[in-house]
Amino acid sequence: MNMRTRKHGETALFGALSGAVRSIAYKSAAVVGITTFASAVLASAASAQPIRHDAEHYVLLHQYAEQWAAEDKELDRRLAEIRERNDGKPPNIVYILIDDMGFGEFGMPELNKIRGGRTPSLDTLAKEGMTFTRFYAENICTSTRVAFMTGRYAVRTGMELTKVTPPEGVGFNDKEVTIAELLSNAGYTTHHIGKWHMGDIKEAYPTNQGFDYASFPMHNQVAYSFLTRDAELDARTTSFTPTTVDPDYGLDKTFRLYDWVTQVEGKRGGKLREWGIKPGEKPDIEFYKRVNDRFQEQAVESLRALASGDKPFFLNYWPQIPVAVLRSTDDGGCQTPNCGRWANAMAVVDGYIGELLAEIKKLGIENNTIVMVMGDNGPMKQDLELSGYSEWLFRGTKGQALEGGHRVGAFIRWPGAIEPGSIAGDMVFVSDLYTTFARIAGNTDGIPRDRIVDGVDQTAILLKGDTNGRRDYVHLYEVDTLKATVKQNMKIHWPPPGVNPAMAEFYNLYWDPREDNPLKYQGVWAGTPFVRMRIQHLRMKDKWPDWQPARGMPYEGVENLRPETKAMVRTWLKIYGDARDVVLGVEAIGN
Ligand SMILES: [Ca+2]
Repeated sequence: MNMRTRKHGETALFGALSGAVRSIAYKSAAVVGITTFASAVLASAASAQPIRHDAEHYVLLHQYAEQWAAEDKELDRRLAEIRERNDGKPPNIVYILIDDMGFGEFGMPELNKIRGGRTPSLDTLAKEGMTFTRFYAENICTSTRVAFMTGRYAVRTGMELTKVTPPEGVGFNDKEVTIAELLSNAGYTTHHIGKWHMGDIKEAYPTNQGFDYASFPMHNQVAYSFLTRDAELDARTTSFTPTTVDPDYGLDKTFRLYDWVTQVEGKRGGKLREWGIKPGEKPDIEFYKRVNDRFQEQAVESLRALASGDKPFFLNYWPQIPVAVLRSTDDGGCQTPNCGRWANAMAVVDGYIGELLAEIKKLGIENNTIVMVMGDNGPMKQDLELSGYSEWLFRGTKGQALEGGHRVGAFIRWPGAIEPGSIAGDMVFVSDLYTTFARIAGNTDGIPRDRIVDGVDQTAILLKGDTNGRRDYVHLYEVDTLKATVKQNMKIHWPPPGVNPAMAEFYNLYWDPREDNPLKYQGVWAGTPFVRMRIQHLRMKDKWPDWQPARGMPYEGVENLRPETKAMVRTWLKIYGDARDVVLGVEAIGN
């Protein structure tokens, strides 16, 4: 449903190009020709119809398709050997996604020393596995989570906007084929614990997107940690809770809505139950801490239950902290020499991860379990002065198409397959995990062929190490606008309409990883190939346009809605259900 498509403003782009650049770019584009060639090569190498990639990947296939097809046979042999060593079972996958943790913030002892951070569990994981030095996430929570779940840039799914204020009535479209569905169809048992942040409507729930069991907050953690009286007293938010609303002039009683659903759990396709809150109770920072500790307990409980079964499993654990910006979270004293709020909370998350790693060992499943830990985007700029973090190796933060917004710490351990202590400098994009995990689980054929899948299979990096990557570019979006493109060590920041891309800001990321000093004359050679990349990317979007997210009734299928929540939803429906034009107005400004 809701498969309405939209245009992306390519006309404006074309208008911005100079005649000279445009004519070269058009001549070089040849999207159709490249696609046809690569498809033919791949079709002869594989029985299934090839995955439909983004345009730029076909440029590489044009050069490497035969080499990679030969290498794939070797990789398949390695994967088969690994399975044989483990009673024919593909590996379990434990994927831990940490909120707002950019590159260098954890898992690197030398950098921790510089910043006074402490993440001993992650340091150990890194030592036992592989560290990625060039891992790109999207630059904000929802987008990265969607790109992992679908293997696609979030903008293609219509889920590129981060929703924080409940209720939403919007979410992940059930037409998306998630990594949980791919793994489930490959025989995996699938659990999701923690932050979800992809919608509050029925079809967006993890239990309707491929997970056998899930426990998750209906909205994101802003609802617990920013929209509280504690946060107002701490001057983090203002004029939200009822005590701070002007009783005389605050005419619109629906401007702020309260009493949303907090956290729920349920099984595949079934009803959800809200847990941890009683009617009349208002979340505060203590509530938030209790919920986070409970998510951790549930992750450990899930691990035990999953390990006791015969099937391989996928445990998707997305902690809500370190996002917690209140002083009242600091009552445990300094967890780190840094003692910033997020550095302290990160030490708590590191303890959570340490507990899971110890449990994996205790359960005797260490050798056939992939553990991956990574951040979802760079740090939150608004809180840099209090968090204990800062922009350092890279400029920019969450929400920005700068390296600081997109480059995240990422570590993966797979005993007997990934070399301990290895470092991969290859470019990896978060959507590549979708394609790679699907392959490792034996379900590449399940990846949908009727849409563009941006994920590139990076199994070769895991099994053969550094310099075996199959990606050398990434497009960086801010919401639905393509803001920058990286190719190899070069990066362009796309200028606004009306400015010739040849005059854009170019950076050599090896010389200037902080993107501080745009290069002066790079447009003379880099302008044309970058513009060609952009045109090809957007032309493919004309043929396979971005989707819209699904829309529906918030909280459908939650069987124990509190009375106050029901009343709030009735109000919401009255406004946004009866007055459809108002809803459309809200959509138009992107709320
Ligand atoms: Ca985030």
